[in-house]
Amino acid sequence: MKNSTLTGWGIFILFIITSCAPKGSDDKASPFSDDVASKVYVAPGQFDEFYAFLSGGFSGQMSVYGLPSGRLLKVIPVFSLDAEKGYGFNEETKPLLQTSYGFIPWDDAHHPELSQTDGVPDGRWIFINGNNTPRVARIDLSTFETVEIIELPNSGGNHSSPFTTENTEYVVAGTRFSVPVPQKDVAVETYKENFKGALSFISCDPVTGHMNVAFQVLLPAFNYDLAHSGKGASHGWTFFTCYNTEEGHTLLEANASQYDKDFIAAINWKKAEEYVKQGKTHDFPTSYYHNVYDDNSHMATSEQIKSVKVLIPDECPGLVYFLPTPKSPHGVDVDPTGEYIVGAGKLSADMSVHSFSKMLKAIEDKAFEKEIAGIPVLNYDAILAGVVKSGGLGPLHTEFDATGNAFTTFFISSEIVKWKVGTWEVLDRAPCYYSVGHLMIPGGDSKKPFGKYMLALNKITKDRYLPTGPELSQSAQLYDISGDKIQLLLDFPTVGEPHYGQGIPASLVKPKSKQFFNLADNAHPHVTKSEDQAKVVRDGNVVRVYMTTIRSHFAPDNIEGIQVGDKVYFHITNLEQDWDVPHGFGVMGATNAELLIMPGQTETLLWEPLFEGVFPFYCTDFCSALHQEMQGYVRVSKKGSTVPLKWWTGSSK
Ligand code: K7E
Ligand code: CUA
Repeated sequence: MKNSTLTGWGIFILFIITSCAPKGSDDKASPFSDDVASKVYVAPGQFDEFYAFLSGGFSGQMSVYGLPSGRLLKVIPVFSLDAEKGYGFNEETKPLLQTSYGFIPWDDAHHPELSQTDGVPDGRWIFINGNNTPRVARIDLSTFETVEIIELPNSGGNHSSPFTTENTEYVVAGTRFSVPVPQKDVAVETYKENFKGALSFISCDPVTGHMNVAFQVLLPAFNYDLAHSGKGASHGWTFFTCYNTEEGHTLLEANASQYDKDFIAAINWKKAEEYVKQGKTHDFPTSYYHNVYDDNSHMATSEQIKSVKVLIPDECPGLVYFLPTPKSPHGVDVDPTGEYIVGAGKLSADMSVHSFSKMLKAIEDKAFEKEIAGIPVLNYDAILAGVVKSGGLGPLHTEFDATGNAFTTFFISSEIVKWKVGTWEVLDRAPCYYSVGHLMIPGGDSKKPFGKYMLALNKITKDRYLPTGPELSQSAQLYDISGDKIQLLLDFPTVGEPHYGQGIPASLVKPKSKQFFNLADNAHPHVTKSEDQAKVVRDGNVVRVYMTTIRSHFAPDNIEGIQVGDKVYFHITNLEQDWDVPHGFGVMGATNAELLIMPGQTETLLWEPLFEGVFPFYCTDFCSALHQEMQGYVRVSKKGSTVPLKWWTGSSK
């Protein structure tokens, strides 16, 4: 949302930044008091209380921080190549980045979302969307590694994603850009007749987590922006914001801002399941990839899927309703009870809150304003619970605490407003530095918020950090929300642009954290389980090196008989069975990244030597006192040479 907003509101922002810079919300909130420092101080050797997972935006990755310290714990590669970990460079992870467009080394990742059980984050998995080439990834929180990526058919930009239902029955994914469905070569001017917006419901296996596009719902050619699923009473429904209900296809900053109200689309997914069972779906031909990484074979595999089940609302009464919501709504957030659905109209000052029970009543009473493509538009007044008169400008996103309060970000006025759910009364406000997008409260979009802290995820940092040339860091700001007043505690820079985040008590994740992979369980097709099984095998011009690592040598560490034009696969197994002892592997002149092999794991580097000579390889991770000795040589001879294939460690074989 960064670019479009900036062009439209640039002047406004400048005004706001200069006008609200150094004000705190009150004296107590002064970030300079000792009290504040002690609240974020995590003594050396101590652990943080919460994990925070922040999206990397255009970095394509997800980063993990400790709260309250703001310590960066890990950057998890998801959609983008990561040479540090060999992600997308080694043969094992390449299939994760396969799509129907081929190998794609990047995406734009906006929304991390933790898996839930009974509406509460359970610390098993975290999902994140790829916005550009529509995908959803699943990260396993025992390894903090990406283990699955599924592509979304019939979609053009996967933004309202991957918000989960109460028991992670589904993660949802709505298309930001409507596109021709199925894709075809048509004039852009035929937008209204040929374009559609697909909302996807991705089922998630309760044991393995494996994802599957269970069904899609085909809606009018609006832009579907954000989503949240119901909880408690509203469990069984998912709510998607739409803007551009004008169905413009050019100069959207004006053309998609004509109407007074756009919609929140309420999807009754339990009803959808019934229609799927009754065979009301259409099988649409398509092509999309489903890529799964297996922790025993240490390999990812790709499957291409050729059709998808689609529901058409016109044929499925009761499946979809439109909730009129002022003015190009961005975020849609459901309070912990599931009764209130907050729509943040980003071009309005006030926020409309819908009531779920009133919505059901309006459906029963047929309180409809009109129908669009067979979808009833509910009467705005009939479903309205209340309006938050915030005094802020440009509301985007809302999260909740455990005591009935809501917190909403305001992009244009750079602040977070605290208000009471049910009375809609504004209780407090705190400035953000600057241009806040999402916010995150641990469990803040779940049934039982953990509360205590709030993170503001800011787009612009200007004068907050030492300058680093034209590109400045994006930023998170940590607030204490345990008292009546919001108190600013800490700024810390982020990796990429943190659109959304999720937070969870460390106690729900830490005990499950894997320390190493069991070598006995290693089912990699090219594993080497002990040094005496190390070998080099030639098959035509393909050479496979079955290599092991253990402190502090490779086996083999001398190899001869490789020829220019060979494809050399180094299949390296790390024999260590201890925590925090990866070995690395780099070879001179390889047009590839290093390998970083976890204990018990096998990874593969492909090297295609171009020249004759003798080339060193070495361990890239400082693994022991004799790490600098962890090295070897490969001799490369000319094509067709009679130098025999030989390998050894220590004495010549
Ligand atoms: Cu508001 Cu992509 Cu969720 Cu950015 S989005 S802020
Ligand atoms: Cu192994 Cu350094």
